[in-house]
Amino acid sequence: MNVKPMLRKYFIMGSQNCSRDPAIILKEAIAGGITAFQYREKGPGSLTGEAKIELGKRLRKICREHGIPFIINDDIDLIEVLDVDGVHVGQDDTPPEQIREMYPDLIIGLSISNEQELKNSNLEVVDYVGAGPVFTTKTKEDAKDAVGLAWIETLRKWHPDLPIVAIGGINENNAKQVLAAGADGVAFISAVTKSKDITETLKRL
Ligand code: 3NM
Repeated sequence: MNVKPMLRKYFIMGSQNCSRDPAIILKEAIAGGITAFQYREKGPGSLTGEAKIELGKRLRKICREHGIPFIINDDIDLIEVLDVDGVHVGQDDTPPEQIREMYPDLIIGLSISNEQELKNSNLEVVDYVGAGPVFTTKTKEDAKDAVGLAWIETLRKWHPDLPIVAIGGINENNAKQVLAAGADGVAFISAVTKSKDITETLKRL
C-alpha cells in the first residue's frame, strides 16, 4: 500500500490536547483537508479505560464517515475494539514485527529519532516512519531533543523511497521547510488544536 499521500497532513490528538469537544475539532480538521488522523489519548489529563474507548469510538466513526484513515497510538489492545486502519508505535512499544504477524494488512508506523534507532528498526515490516521531534515541542512531555531538518534530510538520503512523516513543533510557518527537507508529510497536534482558524491553518500546513 502506498501510504505517502496519507502522510501529507497527519493530524494527531486526544482529549488532553483539546479545550473544546474533540469531535468538533476533528470535524473541522477533516473539512480543512487532513489526510489521516491518529487518536493519541496519552499524558496528563488523558482519559483511560471505558472513557478512552468511548471517545475513540466517536472519533473513529467520524473518520470512517469521511474516508480518513484512523490510526491508534501505541495501544495495540484497541486495534480490534476500534477497528483501526493502523497503529503507530515508538521504539519502546510492542515491536512492529509482532504486530505485523498478527495483522498483515494493518498500517504500521514507527518513530525513529536517530541513527541508533534506525539501526535497531526493521523497516521491512513498517509502512511509514515518524521522524522527530524536528523542532522543540511543548506538547509531548517526554519528547527527545529536537533533531532538526538535518535528520529528515539524512533519512531521505539513506532511504530514497521510505514514507516519512515529520513530527514535533511543526506549524504553518515551518511546514514548507520540512517538506523541502524530504518529508512526505507533516504530523502535528498543537498547530491545529490551538488554532483559532483551523481551515486557514491547514491551508498553510
Ligand atoms: N511525538 P506538536 S513529538 C506526539 O518526536 C509527538 O516522536 C513526537 O506535538 C516525536 O505538533 C510529538 O504540538 C508532539 O509539537 C507533537
